[in-house]
Amino acid sequence: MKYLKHIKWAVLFGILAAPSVWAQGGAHTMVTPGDLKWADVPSLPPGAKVAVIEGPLNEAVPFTFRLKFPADYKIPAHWHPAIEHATVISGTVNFGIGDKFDAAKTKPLSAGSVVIMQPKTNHFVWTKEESIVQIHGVGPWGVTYVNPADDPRKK
Ligand SMILES: [Cu+2]
Repeated sequence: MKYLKHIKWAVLFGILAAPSVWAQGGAHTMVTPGDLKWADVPSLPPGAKVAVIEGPLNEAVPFTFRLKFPADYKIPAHWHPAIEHATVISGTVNFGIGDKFDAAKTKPLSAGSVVIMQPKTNHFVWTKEESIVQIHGVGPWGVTYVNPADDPRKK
């Protein structure tokens, strides 16, 4: 009986010790905004933060993450290998399609807006205020800049 009790606690602690954020595909997940763990994003210009909710992003599994952009932020033209489903959570994110950054070609997307971008579509983004966008899709995920000189990983 005592032995069983120990097993119960071991199982319970095992569950609690598992990360509440960054679920593997198939796991039941409930995440509140306070659970999110924000980190730097090496593939984006400095200032952005990422919180991975589901992943990992570099494998062929479903992923969900949020990006927090500071005010007056700009991402040069780039593409992704997978479909990008982007939902604006807060602020306003200006999205544009094309090979070269052009603020005149962007559309302001307020909280609640959705973008579905096909793989390898060149696009760019800017913000005037701090904004959060949630991206989901099926990996592997990545960022490739149209102009390799724009890639902060190469700087
Ligand atoms: Cu993008």
